[in-house]
Amino acid sequence: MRTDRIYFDKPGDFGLWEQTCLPIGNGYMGASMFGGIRTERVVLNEKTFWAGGPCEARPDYYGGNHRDRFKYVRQVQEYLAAGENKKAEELLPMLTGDGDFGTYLLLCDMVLDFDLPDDNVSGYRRCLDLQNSLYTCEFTCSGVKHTREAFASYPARVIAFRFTASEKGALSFTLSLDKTHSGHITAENSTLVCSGAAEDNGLRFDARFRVYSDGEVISQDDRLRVCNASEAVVYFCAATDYDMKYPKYRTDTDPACVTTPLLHTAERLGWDALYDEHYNDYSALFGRVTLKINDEEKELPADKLLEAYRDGDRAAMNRLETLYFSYGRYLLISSSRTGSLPANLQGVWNESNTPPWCCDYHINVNLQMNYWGAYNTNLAETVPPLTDFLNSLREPGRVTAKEYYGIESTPENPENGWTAHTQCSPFGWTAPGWEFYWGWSTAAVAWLMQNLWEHYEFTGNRDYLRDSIYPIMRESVKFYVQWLIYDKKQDRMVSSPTYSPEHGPATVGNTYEQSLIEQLFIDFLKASAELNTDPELAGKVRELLPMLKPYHIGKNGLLKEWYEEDEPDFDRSKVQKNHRHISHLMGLFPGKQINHSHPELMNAAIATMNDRGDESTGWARAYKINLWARTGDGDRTYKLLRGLLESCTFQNLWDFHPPFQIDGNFGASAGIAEMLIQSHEEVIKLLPALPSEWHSGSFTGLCARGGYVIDASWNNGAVTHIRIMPKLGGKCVLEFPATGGKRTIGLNTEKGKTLEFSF
Ligand code: FUC
Repeated sequence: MRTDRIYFDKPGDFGLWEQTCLPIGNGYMGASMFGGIRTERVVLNEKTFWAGGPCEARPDYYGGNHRDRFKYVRQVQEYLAAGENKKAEELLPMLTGDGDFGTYLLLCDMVLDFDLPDDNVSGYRRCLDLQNSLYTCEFTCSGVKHTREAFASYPARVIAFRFTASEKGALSFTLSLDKTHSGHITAENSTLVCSGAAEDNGLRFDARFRVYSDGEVISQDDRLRVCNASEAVVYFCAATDYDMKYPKYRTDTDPACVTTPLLHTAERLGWDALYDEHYNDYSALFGRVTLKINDEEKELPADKLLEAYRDGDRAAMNRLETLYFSYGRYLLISSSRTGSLPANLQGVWNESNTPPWCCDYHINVNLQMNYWGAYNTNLAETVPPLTDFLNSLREPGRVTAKEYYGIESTPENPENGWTAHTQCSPFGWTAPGWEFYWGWSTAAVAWLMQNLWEHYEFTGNRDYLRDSIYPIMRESVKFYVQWLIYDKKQDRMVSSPTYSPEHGPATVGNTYEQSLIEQLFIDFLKASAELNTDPELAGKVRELLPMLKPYHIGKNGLLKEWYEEDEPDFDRSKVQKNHRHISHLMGLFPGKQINHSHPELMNAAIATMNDRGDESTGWARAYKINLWARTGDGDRTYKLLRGLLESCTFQNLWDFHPPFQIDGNFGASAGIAEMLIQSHEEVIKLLPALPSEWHSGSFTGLCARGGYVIDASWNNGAVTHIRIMPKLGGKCVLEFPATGGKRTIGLNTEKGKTLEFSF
């Protein structure tokens, strides 16, 4: 049986972390390895370790908000409504927040200096096995085989490393730390402890390493030395005193009280039992889904696999496409688990204290994209970090709603509306960015609500809907209901000012915002009906919905991004023809309103994508895979996937913008699933966007809305076998390509009763 693994026959380069490292993670923590022979460097991360937020040095921290900006926002609205756009533009600098945002930090590097007799190394291989989430590096040096392994356990919340030598006494090394933050490093009783506080905000951290070995372990000042061993195991655990609670964001607990017992438990279990526990936890998620494309596959080191892909070697292409798909799922499981913060711009991995875009939570596409594959690739369990994070933004988001939108929550009228903008941090930063032209994104939260609502569509988990999702959604709906105003000229209810990420002018009711609010309203009506609650709010939403009118086709036949774009005085100076964001197509994906029942909109969307072009940054290509998949054009979708793998993929298979940005990995995994199964148009479509290059293949475990888990095989583009497992039961319709043409079957399913069909 084939295993999903990314491997190399040479070490990575310490100077090229984002291109050559191999990552492991358990949601809370991440480690990335290079596979160095004499010296190994392991970049270590703890997801809550952030600069910024409230602290002694920043007593007036206010979530980035400036006070009392609503009056300017109102004025901008009035100018725009009156067609006085220049005057509106002059006021836009007032629609911004503070710049003291903070950043995700590197925890430290673990440095391992091995005593190796010479450089004469053979049989080198380092490998990330996605099937069991185990990293291995092996080589032979002077006749001794050295094996280095690592895994990150979610249940035990530790990362474990094991080093072995095939000859007794042939393993000796020193473990030290580099790039640590201010604090103390002590080595005692085979334990290295690095504790201190982030310079910026005093956030306390504790990182500890406990070594077990059959050799001698010497604790020396700030390092541990292992001598004459044949095996050594290092357990690593880190925590901070961060707490996801407004307004303090700190626990009163010393992080050492978290790490110490975790390390004790890991020690008690020992490597084998710890690994079994990890394997059972991880494989229960990862093992649900498999994908096979065509018959022939070629196994190659990842750098060579990429080269062969670029050369059009079909067997290598089959391998890389399925591997990339699996890798997206691996990365999500490794960077988003209940209790952790959600996956950030780099998941959980970060080698720098000044990472790109602060390695934050960007919500004008990136955070949403991180979770697009969570449902269709059967990983709904990775979503609670997102839900909990958004829930934590409600309180600070009410401050932003008040200061910039005049929407106030009071004790008499609590939970009256929250909002957030392009950049968010774990310290409740919900203010607009420090420049209007990227930082203003009123509908970003509406967009995130799709991520939440789809949880219910896919899983039917009513308790989760009622207790976790609905309260967030409801308060967001309350915000937009109060925010919309009537625009006489456009004769509709609009959000204003609106800004289409991240180009063009500030306008009234752009497609991005109108369409996202529309989808939220539609979803909210379903949610409130499902829970039989909030008739009054639902009534208001029902009234507003037909007045949003988001979609308009321009003179050129393209879907309009800005309502006013055909007007003679429309300011085109900020419009970029091939811009990476294609935000007016929210309704095609991830939304549902541009679909095959509206051919005029579908055609305009297709024309829009052709006009925008295929070349772009990694995440934008991943987005376009999903968009094209929704049109049903498999070959065109495939062209985008190829482009992403050929032009925006590092040798370690991380997506790049550039730089490394993990959303492209996640988005592409979701998009590949979207090529194989779609369920947003009431029917479940199998192989809705199958490329002609994928002659035969099979998948297992992909999910459709309504709680269906589906396996299917195909040959010559026609489905040959379907297995459908209803988790909820009910009626569904399957549509799929069959020999002789499209076939549709209606099914009456029973919860838990699997149905199978062969053709
Ligand atoms: C969005 C994009 C940028 C980048 C940043 C992190 O704002 O426009 O390209 O991906 O997020």
